[in-house]
Amino acid sequence: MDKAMSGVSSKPADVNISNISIQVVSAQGKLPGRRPQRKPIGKSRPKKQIKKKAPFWNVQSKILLLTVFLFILAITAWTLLWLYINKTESKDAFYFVGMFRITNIEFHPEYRQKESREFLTVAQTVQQVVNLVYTTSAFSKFYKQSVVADVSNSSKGGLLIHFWVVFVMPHAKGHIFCEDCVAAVLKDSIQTNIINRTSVGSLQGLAVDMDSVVLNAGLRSDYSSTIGSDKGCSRHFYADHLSRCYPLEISATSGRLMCHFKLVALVGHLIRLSIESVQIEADNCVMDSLAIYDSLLPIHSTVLYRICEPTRTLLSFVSTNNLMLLTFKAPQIRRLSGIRAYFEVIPEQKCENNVLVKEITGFEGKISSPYYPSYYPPKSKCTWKFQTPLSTLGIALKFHNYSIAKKSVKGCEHGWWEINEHMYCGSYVDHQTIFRVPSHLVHIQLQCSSKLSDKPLLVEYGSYNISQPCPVGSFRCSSGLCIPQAQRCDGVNDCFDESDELFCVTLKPACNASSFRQHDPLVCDGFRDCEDGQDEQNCTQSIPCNNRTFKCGNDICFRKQSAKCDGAVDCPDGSDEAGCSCGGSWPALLRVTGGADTQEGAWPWQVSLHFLGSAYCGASVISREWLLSAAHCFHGNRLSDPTPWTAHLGMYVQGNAKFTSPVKRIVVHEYYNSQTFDYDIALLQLSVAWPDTLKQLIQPICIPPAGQKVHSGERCWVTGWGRRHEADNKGSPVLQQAEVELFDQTVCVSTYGIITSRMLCAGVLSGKRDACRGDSGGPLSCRRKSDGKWILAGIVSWGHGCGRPNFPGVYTRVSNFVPWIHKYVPSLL
Ligand code: 4AZ
Repeated sequence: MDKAMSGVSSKPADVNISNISIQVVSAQGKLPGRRPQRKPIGKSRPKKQIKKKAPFWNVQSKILLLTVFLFILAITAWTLLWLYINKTESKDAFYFVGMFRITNIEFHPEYRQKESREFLTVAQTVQQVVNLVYTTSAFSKFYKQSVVADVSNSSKGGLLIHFWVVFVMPHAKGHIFCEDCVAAVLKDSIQTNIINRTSVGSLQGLAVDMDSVVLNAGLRSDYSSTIGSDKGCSRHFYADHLSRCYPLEISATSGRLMCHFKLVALVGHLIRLSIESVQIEADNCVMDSLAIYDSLLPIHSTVLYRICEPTRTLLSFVSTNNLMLLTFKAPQIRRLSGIRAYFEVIPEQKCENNVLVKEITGFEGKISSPYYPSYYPPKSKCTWKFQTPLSTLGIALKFHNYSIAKKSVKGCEHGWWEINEHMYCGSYVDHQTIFRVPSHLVHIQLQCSSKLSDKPLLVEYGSYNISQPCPVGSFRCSSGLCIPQAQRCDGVNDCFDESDELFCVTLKPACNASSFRQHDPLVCDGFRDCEDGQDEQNCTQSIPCNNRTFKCGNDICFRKQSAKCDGAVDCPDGSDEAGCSCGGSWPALLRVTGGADTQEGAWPWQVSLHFLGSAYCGASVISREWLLSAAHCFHGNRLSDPTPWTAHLGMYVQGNAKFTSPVKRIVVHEYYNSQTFDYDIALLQLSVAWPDTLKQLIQPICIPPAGQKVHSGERCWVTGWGRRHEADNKGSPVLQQAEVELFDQTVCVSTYGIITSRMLCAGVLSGKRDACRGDSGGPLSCRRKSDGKWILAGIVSWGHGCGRPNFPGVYTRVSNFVPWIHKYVPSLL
């Protein structure tokens, strides 16, 4: 409508203007043609008079003025064009960074000096060779130049050349610059001799080891910092002393840091980098990061580790050769940013061990991953040969925060273990596990399966009686741990996997005059509580607060979730009311029992997460700027980047949110296992906190007290915009709800087998009411009887199909993650 109106009003004006302009142009434009006619007129007039009438605006002046004007215009246009071409050229430049080994040239220390004749000669030779390779390839039209950045010595002999290759082309055709294609041109140019079966071939006359060639896409900013044109805070260190620490420190409080630290050690040795602290803006490695490379240039396939969050825990990494590169990037510093670290030169270690185990059963020694306590580098290997003195004794391995399971068809993420010719895959967990090998001769090989360096491993070993794995009087958890029989069912999760709770008989003496309290596991003694509080008699204020209690300003521990938020003030300073405004306690009547559509505003913590503009997962509001969701929603390169995600809050009909915010940060649980869906939990930080004015429509749900047990048979609600039936091909436009029952863990284990203590099951035996695709990450909300508040008992995680009889939905058990949530969202406490 606006467009039509403007068309009508502009027409008459157009006519007028063009009429006028035609007259003016015809008068001036045809001047030269009219000259013969005007001349006589001009001649007949007295000269003075002409000068008086138009002393300046005569025809020549006008022509002159027009010429000057056109000249200025041409210069401006040319300048703009030049600027545009220049800009386009830099925008369309493609940078590739790589390395290869020249085998037949001996290294001289002079190669370390960029100005030396030796360096310049080799650099020029290599550049000419690379020029020839690409100018005779399909990329010749776009090839611009190659630059040798470093020449170093290699433990395999010869020279290791680090270089850049630059191409320029319009963006539209950028897709032909696939990384593999550019690398393939270089590799294919090496002519190897099939007969003598060596990986060394001739690259335009240079003897190059084919296996050493790496070429990856790189960044323009890295290009300028590493070739020396933009020094910034880049440094080059050469370390030739073993057992000496070389400090590396950099910090700034404003501006930007783009630092490249190139570390070179004595050939044949390795570099151990120890990072003491990193101050960095946490942003999932998009802009700010500390990256450690196993080379001298930022070649992404050689990255050993990336740190993208501030840390004060000592972390150390070992290179696989005598080179390492550390890049620290903080393009927009708002508060103190920097690193404190040091590096050492260490000898290469062979990890081959023969271990004779003693006859006494029990753990007697420790083995560890290569270069422990450092992260162990990619491709590193370790072997152990164990022998027990008797054939009745096997080998028991106690893994600290680690677990191994039979290798499935999928690849291993954190370590290949070959144990007596059987393959296992490792994963990190938050407890100990025991693996027993019923053989007195055990051959173990560990190999790093990750592309990056992997977390250090510590394993205790010892012998055990093959016919009786657990000592008499103890109980064997399914994780392999033996726990004293008397510790079962006492409220402490001894087995970690809850296998000790499956057939739980109460072993704790009964309460005297009252029964056990059903809900709210209590404080002080950590055991189930008596209704009359008799068990808490010895529990004094001097006992430090445990994770179910909190300290008031007067140093007294109060039970969380007791009188909190109900109007009664527990702490004189009101500190107990800090997390009060969650899980609004209005009656559940608002929900339509048995119905499918919810009422608008009934689930104010429900969030829809959109990936690249489409609904992808659910989440729950837990504070002004934090959401809780499922880790599997963010698994994979693209999904783990917060940039394409937006959170839609206060929404009923899909797409009509009252509030939307981009996602600033995604924190996936560090133990998330994409094969078993264990630890399927993630926190999301909003870029913009939702405003107070929307508190009627958006409200956080309460996080349960840490370790709170759920009760089978309890009724809770699952909500989301996911598919309404397994066969549907799209989600629901209106927010759906379904009332589901919490299942007994034993029943769920017998259905699915692989149910860990981080999971809980809910559904109805007939099927029908269940979560489905698209609901993942959304809430399983349970109403607490004591105060009517809504508690986030679960997060939609997985299940066999949707609504199938006897296959309940599986949810992440939120009460197991309370300390983890508080680590990132301390304001919730
Ligand atoms: C999913 O793919 C999904 N029936 C979520 C929950 C269930 C199945 C699938 C449970 O997001």
